[in-house]
Amino acid sequence: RLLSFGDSQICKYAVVTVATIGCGKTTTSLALANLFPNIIGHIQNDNIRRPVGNKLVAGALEILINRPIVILDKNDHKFIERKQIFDDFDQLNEVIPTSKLKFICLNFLRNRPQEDKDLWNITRERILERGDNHQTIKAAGKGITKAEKIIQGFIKRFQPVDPGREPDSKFDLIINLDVTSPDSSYANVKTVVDNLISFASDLNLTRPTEEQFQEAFKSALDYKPSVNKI
Ligand code: IDP
Repeated sequence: RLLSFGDSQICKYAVVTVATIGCGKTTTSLALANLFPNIIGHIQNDNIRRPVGNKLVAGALEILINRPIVILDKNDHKFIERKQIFDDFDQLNEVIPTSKLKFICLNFLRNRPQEDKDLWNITRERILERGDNHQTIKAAGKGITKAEKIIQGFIKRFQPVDPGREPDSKFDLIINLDVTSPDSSYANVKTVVDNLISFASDLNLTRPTEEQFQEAFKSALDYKPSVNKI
């Protein structure tokens, strides 16, 4: 089914992740795209060569031509990065009426991650486990300390989502997720789906069955990036 902008019922949804490394952004995004392949597209900052300027948003807008939802998979761990996303949409979007473009935040970290020992342990463990299966962060063998430093840097700089101020006040919906256990992503996928079903009611999404959730999640966990930047 073609979704045209002439159809006044249809909105477009830009889903923006806010997290640090290893919170499960890519796993969650892939599972969501697996569940709704014709509805949800996914663009990963890590797959963009030299991810400078507005390439992420430009790619997201391209996906929105054929699908109503796009997930922009990037840490966006500081206010300035979130502001950049909104600014790039303002600048590049010439097609979608502003009133039809909704911004949804996937808020992986609600509290101060600097004081969250579990977050450090869980994400560190996941990244070491992932080894070299990443575009830029290689954690196998002697690279371990370097990977740890990168994770720590993101946690140290993290600025929590604050809906009371710009840019975060521009989100139409903030979905709070948890990274409180090594297997947190499965529950996060379900939380996002339930929120999309009620918030994006114009899309009439059907809730997947438990088997469908499990299958989509399993293949998301098996993901190996095809882009290698090191
Ligand atoms: P990120 O995109 O936020 O950096 P991911 O790449 O999604 O994080 O996850 C980091 C690693 O942790 C990956 O190897 C992924 O397979 C694994 N992982 C993420 N969430 C889960 C989970 O809920 N259960 C088991 N492994 C997970």
